[in-house]
Amino acid sequence: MQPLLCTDAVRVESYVGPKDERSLADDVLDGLTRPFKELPPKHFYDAAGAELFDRICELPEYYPTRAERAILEERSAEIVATTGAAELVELGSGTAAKTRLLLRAMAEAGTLRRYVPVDVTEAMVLECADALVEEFPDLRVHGIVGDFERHLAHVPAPDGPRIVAFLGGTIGNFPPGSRRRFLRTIGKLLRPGVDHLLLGTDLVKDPDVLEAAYDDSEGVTAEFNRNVLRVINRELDADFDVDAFEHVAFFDREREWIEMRLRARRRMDVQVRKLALKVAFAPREELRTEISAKFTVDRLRADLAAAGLELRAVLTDPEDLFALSLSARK
Ligand code: AVJ
Repeated sequence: MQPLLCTDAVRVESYVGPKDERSLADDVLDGLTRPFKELPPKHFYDAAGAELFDRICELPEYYPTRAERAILEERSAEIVATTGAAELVELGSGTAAKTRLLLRAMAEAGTLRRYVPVDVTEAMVLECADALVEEFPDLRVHGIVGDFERHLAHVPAPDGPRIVAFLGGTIGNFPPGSRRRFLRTIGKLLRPGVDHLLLGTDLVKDPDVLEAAYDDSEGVTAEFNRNVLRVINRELDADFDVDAFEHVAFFDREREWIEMRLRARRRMDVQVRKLALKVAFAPREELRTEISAKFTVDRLRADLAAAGLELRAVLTDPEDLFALSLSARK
């Protein structure tokens, strides 16, 4: 592996290449030719999508980011004390905004050694590596530019007691079967008896509160949802009339997840030129763009157990909106 960057304190390796454009092409080809059209949520996040997501996190209706941050502010010291963590591996690290709270607690406990961010956006990994070694003089950063669903095998062997953090509630984007499979894959990064998973999960609550979080009054989430069509237009030379799709978000009370969809306002034929594909939408036909599962502690424990992990602690905010949990490999 030829590292992208290698200094005394920072090493960044990249595993993203031309194949990754393929994954959008494959997902569009599969997803838009199904009887019920569907696209995976990971394609929301180009530069514009990442910016829209940052705006979502600031919305009064979107509580998960604030609630998770509040838990980390209150409990990071305790998390570090109970795990003895020297190393933090973070899946989908982004700007590492919330991570700083954990790194600071590790530095204060005198255990901080290494941070291993895993993120698809190269600039994010490089910039946060730079800023963090500046902020924490003894820290080493081993960054992985890659897709956490495909490149976890490139995470280096542990260097001291490890926390693998998967924050924000992104585990909720996985449907139940693949969720358990992915948790099992994460488990392989953990040594039994030594390492821990720190998992952020949104909790089941009043459907009105949930639905408002995914259908805000300013329409930011609607723009975020429609952004996936702009990504396809640009990357695959498609001609979606983006504004001809209406944002739909609802809580499925049976499955206990939020679903986001895009509903065609009229009949449409869309050309996806790079794939030589024509996609027809009937009036009011819906395209599913995201599921975001909400958890009870019992379901969380069951999912972890099915993946070979044992739930050790659940930390929540004062309003019980969101949970951070610690678990260990069985
Ligand atoms: C980044 C997946 C945790 O599911 O709440 C926010 C994405 N979608 N608003 C979530 C999202 C609509 C978010 N995650």
